[in-house]
Amino acid sequence: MYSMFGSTVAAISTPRGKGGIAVIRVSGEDALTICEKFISPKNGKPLSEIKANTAVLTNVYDENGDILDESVVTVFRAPRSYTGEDTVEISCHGGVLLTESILSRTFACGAVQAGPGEFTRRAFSAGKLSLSQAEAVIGMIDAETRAALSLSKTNLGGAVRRKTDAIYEKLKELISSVYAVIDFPDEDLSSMDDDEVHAGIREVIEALEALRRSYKTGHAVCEGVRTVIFGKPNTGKSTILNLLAEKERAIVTDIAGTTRDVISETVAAGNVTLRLSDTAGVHGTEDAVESIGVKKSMEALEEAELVLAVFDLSHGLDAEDEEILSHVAKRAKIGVPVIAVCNKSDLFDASANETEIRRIRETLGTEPILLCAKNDESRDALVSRIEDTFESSDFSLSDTTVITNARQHAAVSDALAHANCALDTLDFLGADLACTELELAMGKLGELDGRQVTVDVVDSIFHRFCVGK
Ligand SMILES: Nc1nc2c(ncn2[C@@H]2O[C@H](COP(=O)(O)OP(=O)(O)O)[C@@H](O)[C@H]2O)c(=O)[nH]1
Ligand SMILES: [Mg+2]
Repeated sequence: MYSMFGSTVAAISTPRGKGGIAVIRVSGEDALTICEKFISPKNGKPLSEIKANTAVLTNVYDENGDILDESVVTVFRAPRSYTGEDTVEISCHGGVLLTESILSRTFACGAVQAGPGEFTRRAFSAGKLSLSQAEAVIGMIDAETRAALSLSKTNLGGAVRRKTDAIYEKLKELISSVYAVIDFPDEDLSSMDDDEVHAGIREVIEALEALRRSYKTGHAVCEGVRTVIFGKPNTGKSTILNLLAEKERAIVTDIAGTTRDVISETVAAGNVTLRLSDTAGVHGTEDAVESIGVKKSMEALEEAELVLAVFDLSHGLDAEDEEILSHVAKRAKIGVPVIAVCNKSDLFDASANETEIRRIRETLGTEPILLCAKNDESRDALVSRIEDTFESSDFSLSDTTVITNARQHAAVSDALAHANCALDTLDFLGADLACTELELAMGKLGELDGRQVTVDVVDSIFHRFCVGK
């Protein structure tokens, strides 16, 4: 079979370490002839005569002709394999030295080391997967929550691909129809009248807007929401990090200024993935190290997509809390979601602190949640508040088509901008200029799923894969 890659590649596809079995994958034009040199099926047939999609028990030999292992080998033939090429998968006993010895045999017999994601890249090049499906493969491997797994699975099944294909086809239809009128005005070649072209562009815009909105869900579930835990020292920020992480991730003491650096942790809050940063408490300090920590806390606040603002009402609200309130209020004002946490609820009485609670509510525009972060049972209440904050608007896991990363979002946003421009242009500047915009929209959509994509983009996607995938 012709392969644009030329070489036959091999890699260990299972994680490094001891295990029941390990799998070495060999893919390319010469996969069978290479493996035949050191693998003999026990049924006496040469490997090259094994039927496609069949597993056979074999002996694997070292360079001296001694048996290295008894392995089960599965043969796939082009184009019906993951990569679209001839592929041999050797399932050997899962020892590190044994696995590496078998991999070395593939190299000695003519294979070369596969790069990161090279098998999936070959699948993409063979047209087996679109780019969004390849990214869904990474998503399946990286998923840490059921929601992330479910979205990635839907996308691996081609949900985004089908949607973008449909929009792409619609754009193509619009463009050819408009050009037919421009090029042959006297002949009635167009299948659409002006109104239909308008309606068609609007349909494209709506579909792109829905895709763009879906990124809110995809980002929160798959990439994770950048979340800062922000407050003055000793309010219980690190305790909240540990509560959400369900482990002692950050040091907790009653000494103000314990956390000096930013501590990061990825946690699942229900369906939402949080990329948490626990920060040094923000207050005026002379200590050089602590003030660097305070600066970093402020930077984390600026970058945050969700703010957990923490107060300890057992001591009321002081000038430092007021400063926290004013920093956080600025973020709230530009639309960053804020959850105000009145921590140490075991130490204060809500009715006695009515004034402070009202002050927080009015300054931040959100009802504070009263929490005892020391108590593990508080986790559910905090998580459900986080879920409510995210799942309220535009968040839907039941959406069939959800884009899941910034690259896809940028492509959809650009395509949408061009489609909007096409609609304006059609009214004011004429059909041929509108068509140029529609072609640009089509180009951007092509970037999303790999119809029109540069090698650099493809490289950067597949380099995020592990070797062997
Ligand atoms: N009583 C009580 N103490 C808490 C609670 N949360 C944290 N603390 C205590 O408050 C002190 C400061 O907590 P820490 O998480 O280090 O605060 P940070 O400086 O904001 O990170 C520690 O002694 C914690 O055990 C709570 O809900 N109730
Ligand atoms: Mg701390």
